[in-house]
Amino acid sequence: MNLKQGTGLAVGGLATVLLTGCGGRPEPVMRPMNILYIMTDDHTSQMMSCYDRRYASTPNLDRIVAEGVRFTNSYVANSLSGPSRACMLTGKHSHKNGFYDNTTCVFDGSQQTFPKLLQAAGYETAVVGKWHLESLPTGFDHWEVVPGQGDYYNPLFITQAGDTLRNEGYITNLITDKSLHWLKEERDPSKPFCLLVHHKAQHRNWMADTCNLALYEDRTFELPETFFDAYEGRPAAAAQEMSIASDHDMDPVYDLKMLRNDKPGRLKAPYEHLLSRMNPDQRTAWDRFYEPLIEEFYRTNPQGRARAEWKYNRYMRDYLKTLKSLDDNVGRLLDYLDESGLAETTLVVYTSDQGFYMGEHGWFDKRFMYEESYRTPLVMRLPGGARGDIDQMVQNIDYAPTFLELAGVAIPEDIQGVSLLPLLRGEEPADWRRSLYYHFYEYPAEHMVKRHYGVSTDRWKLIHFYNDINHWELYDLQADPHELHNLYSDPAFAAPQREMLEELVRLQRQYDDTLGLRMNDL
Ligand code: SGN
Ligand code: CA
Repeated sequence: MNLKQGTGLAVGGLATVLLTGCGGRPEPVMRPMNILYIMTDDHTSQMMSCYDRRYASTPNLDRIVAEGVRFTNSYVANSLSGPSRACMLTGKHSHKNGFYDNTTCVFDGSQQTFPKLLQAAGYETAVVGKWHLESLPTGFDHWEVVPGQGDYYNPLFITQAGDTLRNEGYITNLITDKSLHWLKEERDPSKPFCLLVHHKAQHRNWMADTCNLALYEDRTFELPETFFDAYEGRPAAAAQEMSIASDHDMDPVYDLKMLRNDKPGRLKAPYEHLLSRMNPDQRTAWDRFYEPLIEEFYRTNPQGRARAEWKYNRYMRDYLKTLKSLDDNVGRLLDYLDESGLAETTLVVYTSDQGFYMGEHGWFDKRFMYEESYRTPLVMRLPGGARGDIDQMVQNIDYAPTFLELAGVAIPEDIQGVSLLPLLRGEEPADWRRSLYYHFYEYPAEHMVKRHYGVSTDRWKLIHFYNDINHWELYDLQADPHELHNLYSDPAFAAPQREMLEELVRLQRQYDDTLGLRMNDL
């Protein structure tokens, strides 16, 4: 850990705020910290310049780190949107909060969540943007959410009054406009607030705002070294359907916008539907930008490696253009905190619902417990708190207890995560956890990533794929950071294999994952 203790306000559940007393003299008053939680969708740390300088420039996201902390070992418990959101709200693994996958589950909104507990403790709570839990939000004084995945252009929003209304504009701007409006005009300023800003960006199919379409066209990106992974010794990795090179998995029309009436496309109709949402000005700007690219694509008709490279480059560019809006809009929120003085009493959190593949192993999408999608970016800025890197292993079930402790609320015993507040204060707890548990359930489903669970430490990772397969994998993350060499059953690694199996069972018992325990003995 490389931390500098902050010099500002006291932290420990309460912030010291200097308010002017009767005699005009400043008097210290204890006020609970506000919480601004910004969560994006499918934004991965490879595409965030404070984590990785190869591709993206994200000056506003980097601002949070410059005045706060960067978690270098931040992970999710189940790498998929709805499940991640449920883990975050409850502080519990999927088998305890009941939301296992995006396709069959409805979030039980009557259960305990951190916004409800904050509300009971006198906070005003709000959520704006992507919700994706099928039932409507509970535990919020104010909410306005998009149905399902939401649309990039002129999206629908469900209001608290029960209306579903079309809003003119680009979704990342609209979510920020609504969040700022609540902060400035609607909330009760006598109460501390907890605002969750949940963006749709960077979700598929990466449709940028028209003003950013021209960006990044002069950049060419080299394929990642694992792009042509042959998945030797990894049958579940071989069976997925999230390959950039495959036109079945990454559709040139839907994903890369190469729509032409006389050309086929598996996802042509859904893409035409997305275009039909645009107003005439948006559509004109869109077509003006994409038409020459479409012409050239069908004229040159790249094949084989050239086609894969072309697809990868279009994917990277579209992702980066979409990211520009996200970074700009995070900047708008940070500016408002600065201008209003709220920055001094507000914890700022930026994270994503999971990581994402940017061509590693040849993939887009997520789901696997392999590093790129198991990790998620996590940066925080706590006034008076620590600065620098926090290297301890943390997971999205830790956010709920962190916010509760910050608010001075007792953490219920059934919460499975651990408060990150000691780390945010710059402490080095001697007994911090050394391993994390993961369980992914959505199969059979889109992208065909098989069910699996596993345990990871700073050095080793053990994964068990089950259901229509019974396959174990063991990786030495130090020697093999790209997870290409499955060491399971290799006698040379019998000792770490045994230790990781023991650790797996220990965590399954601790978290009471009875399904996982049963599947160990397949
Ligand atoms: C959609 C996407 C998938 C994506 C899932 C889950 N397909 O179904 O590519 O994996 O969402 O993503 S799309 O054709 O609708 O774009 S999640 O982040 O919401 O879990
Ligand atoms: Ca997601």
